[in-house]
Amino acid sequence: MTLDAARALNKHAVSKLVAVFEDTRPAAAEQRAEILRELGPARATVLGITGTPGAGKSSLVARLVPALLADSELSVAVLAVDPASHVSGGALLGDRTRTRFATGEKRSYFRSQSNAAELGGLAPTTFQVTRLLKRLFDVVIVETVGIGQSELDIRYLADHVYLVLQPLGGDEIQFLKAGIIEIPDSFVLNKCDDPAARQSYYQLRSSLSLARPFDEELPTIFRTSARTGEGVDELAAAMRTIGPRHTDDEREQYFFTRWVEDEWGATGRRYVAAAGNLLDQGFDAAQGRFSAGIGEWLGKAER
Ligand SMILES: Nc1nc2c(ncn2[C@@H]2O[C@H](COP(=O)(O)OP(=O)(O)O)[C@@H](O)[C@H]2O)c(=O)[nH]1
Ligand SMILES: [Mg+2]
Repeated sequence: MTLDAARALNKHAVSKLVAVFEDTRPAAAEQRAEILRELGPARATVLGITGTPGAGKSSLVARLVPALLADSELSVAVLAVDPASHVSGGALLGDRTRTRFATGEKRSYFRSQSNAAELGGLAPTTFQVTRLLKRLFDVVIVETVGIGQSELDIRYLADHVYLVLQPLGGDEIQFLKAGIIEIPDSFVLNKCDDPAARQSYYQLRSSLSLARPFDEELPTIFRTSARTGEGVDELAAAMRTIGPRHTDDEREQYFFTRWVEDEWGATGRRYVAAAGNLLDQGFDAAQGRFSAGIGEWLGKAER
């Protein structure tokens, strides 16, 4: 019942399934495997939208969704991961984005997650929820503040990562800070209604050619204004052409390893090496097999 309703993109039904993919209790794993089996193969393109708080990611996404839906049959899900350090603000922004989406548009869905544990990164269940949404929607947009390890996470999660920047009016070093310039596939200079945007655009371009001297072609810099809508259609058009970057197997391998490291660190890695391929009975069984096996393995190791 729920599955059919979710297939028809009934928002309540989709949310009920999302809850199963956010459930960290061991029993939920089997339920997830069954849901995924029923739904069949994933089809969505996953787009990562990263950038510092305030750059205009949520405002831009609120513009991009109708632009992606226009003149198409596409359906679009948005998963917004709010930074833990902005809990109240993050929740408020989420609510604001949600109301922008609550227009009864059947082909769109919005969900926010709090990443309480991981500063700036993906929430622990972000990957799980994308496994579901990719089977229900054509496009899944993941909005996150991408810093540190999470930059690599979003690269694995998404087929294309867009870094949203705002005009700084300052020096170009800011664009190079913390190596953020290495990860994104494309750049979006937002708030182009701001007169400072023009200069920032040229600074970003020269920063990019300095930071990536060996790239044959510099990544695209889209210029948008979420306020006026300028450049949004061009960005949406480019998004429609994105193809897959990783296979689901590669993604599962990466996020399983990340989970092992989060839970058990180097010990977990050693156990995985000793246990062989824990993923060969599927991703949903792997965490349970890991948890069931590592205790005994540690006991043996002590003897
Ligand atoms: N002038 C201008 N302001 C914008 C634009 N996009 C977003 N903002 C404003 O920037 C602030 C942060 O926007 P928000 O979408 O919440 O940013 P996020 O934290 O990156 O998701 C809000 O006050 C927005 O109204 C834009 O294109 N032009
Ligand atoms: Mg936001």
